[in-house]
Amino acid sequence: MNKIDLAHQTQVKGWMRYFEQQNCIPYGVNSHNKDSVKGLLNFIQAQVRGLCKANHHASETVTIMLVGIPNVGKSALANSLHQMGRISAAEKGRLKHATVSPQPGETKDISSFKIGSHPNIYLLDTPGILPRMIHDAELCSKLVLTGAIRDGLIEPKELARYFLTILNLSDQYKKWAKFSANEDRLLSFIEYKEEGSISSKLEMRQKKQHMMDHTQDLIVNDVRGTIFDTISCFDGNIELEEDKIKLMEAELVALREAFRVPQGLGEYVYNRVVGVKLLDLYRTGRLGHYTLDTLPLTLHHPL
Ligand SMILES: Nc1nc2c(ncn2[C@@H]2O[C@H](COP(=O)(O)OP(=O)(O)OP(=O)(O)O)[C@@H](O)[C@H]2O)c(=O)[nH]1
Ligand SMILES: [Mg+2]
Repeated sequence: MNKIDLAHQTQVKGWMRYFEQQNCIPYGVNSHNKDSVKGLLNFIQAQVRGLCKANHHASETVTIMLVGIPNVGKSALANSLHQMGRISAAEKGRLKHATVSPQPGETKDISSFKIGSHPNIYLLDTPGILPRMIHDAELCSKLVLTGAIRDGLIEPKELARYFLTILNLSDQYKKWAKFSANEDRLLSFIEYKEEGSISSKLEMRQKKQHMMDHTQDLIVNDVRGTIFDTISCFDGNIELEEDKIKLMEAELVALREAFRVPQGLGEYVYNRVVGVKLLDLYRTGRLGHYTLDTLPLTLHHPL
């Protein structure tokens, strides 16, 4: 594990300890990782058995409710625990499946999933919940950034700016020195510009689409390198609001080329396209992992 991942892990551990101090039992899980889900399932089953034993209810059925903000991964977790719990309980019933999607508000009803036997354990997947009103603009930006609130409430450029503020103050970009402007990067761009030599129009369109697909490694690495180069060359003081904005604007302009955004689109479209692509890379974890909330000061001391 490198130094920067370590910094993120430290933040996560800090939050785990914070919840312990609030008398909660925190458990970190990745729903896409079998071992991680198995660990959580064993943990839940042990907790439930312990509770049943303590209350002398050996054969009770226990129901657990999954509650959280939209798009946080409740349905994905319900599916993984159900799949895993069914195997270990040798269940013969139909395998159920909750719809998982990157859009918030996907789950509209409460559904039950069996995740254990002896005692029977049922998990309720529920629709995401949020307060009726959110008055804090920063909190709202965080919720949109993570995808808990549908896009559209905040302009992609504004959201991209917000993300860049977080990124610029973190050490994440230092990890991208290896993607700094180099021959490979320049060659790939020259190749794109000279595509006129490709025989058919269809081939040319396909190549263009491929070159503009921001999820391909080549472009992701260019984006990382561009951010690294822009921050490294910046001679202002990012603690100052004015300079912070200057740096973000410089990054947004430099990223047009990294994302291969065609020229002549106009300022508004440029920013929109760059914003949407940058947010997508952030949300799919390709620009690093960030904890958006800072730990309460009392918990900042080393672990
Ligand atoms: N990397 C990663 N992605 C996850 C994990 N869990 C869920 N996701 C992704 O997060 C997105 C939202 O997952 P859902 O399970 O639909 O979220 P939800 O909380 O049920 O959302 P609502 O039903 O809208 O409240 C999907 O794109 C999932 O693939 C996880 O543990 N790791
Ligand atoms: Mg859901």
